[in-house]
Amino acid sequence: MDAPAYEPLMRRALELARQGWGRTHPNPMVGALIVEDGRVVAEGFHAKAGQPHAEAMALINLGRRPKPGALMVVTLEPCSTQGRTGACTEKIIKAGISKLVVGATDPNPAHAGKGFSILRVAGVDVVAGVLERECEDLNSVFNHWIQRQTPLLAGKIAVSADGFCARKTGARDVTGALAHADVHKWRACFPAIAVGSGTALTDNPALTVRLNQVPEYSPRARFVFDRKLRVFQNPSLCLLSDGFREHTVIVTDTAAPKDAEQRCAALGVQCWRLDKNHFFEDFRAHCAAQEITGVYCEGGPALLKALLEQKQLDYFFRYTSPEPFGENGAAKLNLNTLHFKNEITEKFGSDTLQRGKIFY
Ligand code: AOF
Ligand code: ZN
Repeated sequence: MDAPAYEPLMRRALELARQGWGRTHPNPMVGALIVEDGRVVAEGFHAKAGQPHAEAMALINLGRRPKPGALMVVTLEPCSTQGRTGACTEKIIKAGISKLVVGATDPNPAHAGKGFSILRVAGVDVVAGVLERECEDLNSVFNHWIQRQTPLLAGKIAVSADGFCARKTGARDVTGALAHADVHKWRACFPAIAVGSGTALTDNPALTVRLNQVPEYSPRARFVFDRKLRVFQNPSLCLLSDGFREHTVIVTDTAAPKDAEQRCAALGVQCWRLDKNHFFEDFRAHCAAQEITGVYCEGGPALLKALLEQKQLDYFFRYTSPEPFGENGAAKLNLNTLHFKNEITEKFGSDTLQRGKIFY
């Protein structure tokens, strides 16, 4: 069979991988399945860092030795180092898998194609690159982190057809319900979410993940960029008072008042005091030290503008509604200089999402 013939199986492996959506950091989401005589006989996915990899899960779920001639389909190149859970290449060889179909190459410099050579030398027939773009796209956070050891900073904005991101009336919604649900999907994907102090004060966002059939939860960190400690004007903000407030981090700098830490502690929130001259660099370093591999920056326009101007955003999500705000339009963010690498376009009702890595 040639590569396109494996696409339906790879689509299923992608679905399996997505069962770990947002829960595998700092590891990637990976799905795998085993096929015997043209039939899928076992499936697996990576659920959490430290737990078995997808390939190992598929073998465990099979519960016996695969039949001679068995095929394994996996969304990511099998790892080839001991790591926390032992090399998958070894497990595949030991299990006697004859053919392996892979989606993406693992950008982890420890692997990066080595798995393919090890398996081929051991006599496994390897077909790589099946639905490669989809498989790579699944792990934009991991892919960035593992190559650079710095978080993927992603910006998100929703704009009207004429480029406004707010209405003069203060009404919050720019896009419709389907686009909103997609935002919650991405909130769930990232280990942390960030907003500027203006957005925290005017929108009073909860920055929690609210998905169907999943109880509301907070990402690991809810960052508020607030160099002047403006949020303390309103201690009843969700971020400062809800049941998830220990996840809130007020990100301020060395010029902030001396009692910033105490004021945060009094409200039960965290405080990061960053170097005022290397603010975003220091932010990245703090995230990296805590293995926060990606941050979904939801705005407002002032924060996104600063991040873009300093070339600190790595990825961008732009939702556009077909409705112009005209006279009612308020804030705008200049996105004329925004260029995507490998742009992906998706429709949510009448709204359009364009997303991709930023090309500066
Ligand atoms: C796979 N399948 O399901 C995952 C892989 O610390 P460890 O042992 O969990 O290894 C983590 C690394 O293994 C991670 O950085 C990535 O390169 C790879 N993750 N590989 O073949 C999986 N989760
Ligand atoms: Zn592995």
